[in-house]
Amino acid sequence: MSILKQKLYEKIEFWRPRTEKLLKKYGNVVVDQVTIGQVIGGMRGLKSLVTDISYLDPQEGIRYRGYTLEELFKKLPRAPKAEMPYVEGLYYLLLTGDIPTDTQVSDVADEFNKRRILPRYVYEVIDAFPSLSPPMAIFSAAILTMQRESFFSKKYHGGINKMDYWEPTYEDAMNLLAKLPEVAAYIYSKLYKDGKRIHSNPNLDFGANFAHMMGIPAPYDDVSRLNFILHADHESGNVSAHAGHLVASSLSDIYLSISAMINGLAGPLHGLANQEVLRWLQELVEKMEGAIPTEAEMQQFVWDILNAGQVIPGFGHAVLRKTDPRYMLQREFCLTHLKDDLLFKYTDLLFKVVPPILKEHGKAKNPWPNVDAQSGIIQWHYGIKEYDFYTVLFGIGRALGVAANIIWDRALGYPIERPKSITTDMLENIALQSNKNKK
Ligand code: HAX
Repeated sequence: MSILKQKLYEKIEFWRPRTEKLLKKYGNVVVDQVTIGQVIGGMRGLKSLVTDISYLDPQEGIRYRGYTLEELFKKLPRAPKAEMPYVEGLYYLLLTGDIPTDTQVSDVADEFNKRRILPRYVYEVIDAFPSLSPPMAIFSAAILTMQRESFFSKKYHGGINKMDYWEPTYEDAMNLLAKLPEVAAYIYSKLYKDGKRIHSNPNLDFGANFAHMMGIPAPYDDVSRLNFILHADHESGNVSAHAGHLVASSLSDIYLSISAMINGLAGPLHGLANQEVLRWLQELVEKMEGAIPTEAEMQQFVWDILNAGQVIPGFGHAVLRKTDPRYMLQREFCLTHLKDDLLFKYTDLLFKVVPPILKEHGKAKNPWPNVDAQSGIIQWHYGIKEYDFYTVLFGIGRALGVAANIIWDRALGYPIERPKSITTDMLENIALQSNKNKK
């Protein structure tokens, strides 16, 4: 058994009694109340999910397994000369809650390496897509195609004890995660380049191997590690994580669940926002004929968007109420590597002018930038100019967190999700009743 799987097993055995006790002894304790606003308003803020992989504090931003991103980037092992930690180390942390040693990271890297090779039919499915197909649709379909490989599905149909569900799910997750970089790199080559593929290099880690398959030299290996780590998890209520969890809750396997996760991520209010940012920046650059706008000009651009009834992409958040720490970490990278980049200058100007305007506009609860405001410009700088592809990169990262969550869902026996819906008539009656009670 791999070091990671053995450690995970020990953690699961330790954790199960905690969940069982909460359910058996305290199952009726009230956690939260639901308002009509939340029922109509996308369940915003309703405390109704549980995960130990990450927690999003509105003021502080995301913590993975209790660590802030800043702490993690200091503590996680990194390759010699690399600025960014190993993705493999992050995955070890997400699954076990422990910062891994170098040996433990190597073990995960070996496990991924053994499982990287894509079945031939995946290339054929990607090849068969009609031209101009969106990369997220191809990515989702390529993952679905591999569902026939699912161990969980085979074991389930063969008969397996509930307590063991996590184990084939873990195997499925390792098999799928190991393959995602190559699936993505091939989609990129097929859609935007010559359709040839650069074979994966077994001596390289997850991030460096992706950079290698994309044919982009250093520091794109660090860009990839940074990108995958920053996007890995954002607790359970966001659309992609929730979609993955929801589908998995019916005991659909990892392939079906991660494909659903990808579909949720493809929406413009979620993962697609990073490409919307680039599209918008390009329009501005065109209007300015490549010159840097003054503050007043940029303010006008922002107001024009708002007055047209559109959102400023890359700003605002459903939970966060301050600048996204993921944005700040990317900004640090940009200040070192992209200081003179035109789009970075635009982005930094937006960082200055948008929050006061959104405050004055008075609608957005959070006027600050989120992760998507900056991730695309880094990709653009290193030559990935096809911004439809940025959400695929987000998807590789997010799959790490969602897969870790699904393994733990199985380990702790979380049941099928089934919230209750009611009708508008019923809501109106509840509202009426509440009015009568006040009188
Ligand atoms: N520009 C203009 N208006 C905005 C806004 C923005 N960036 N952010 C929010 N608002 C508006 C909303 O559209 C809403 O208007 P209405 O009352 O007319 O419907 C109002 O402010 C209140 O919204 P909110 O409660 O602050 O925000 P929500 O929780 O409803 O939505 C969103 C959160 C991230 C979807 C939202 O801020 C948005 O659309 N931002 C732009 C798109 C974006 O950057 N998305 C990526 C978010 C990060 C992420 O999930 N990445 O995957």
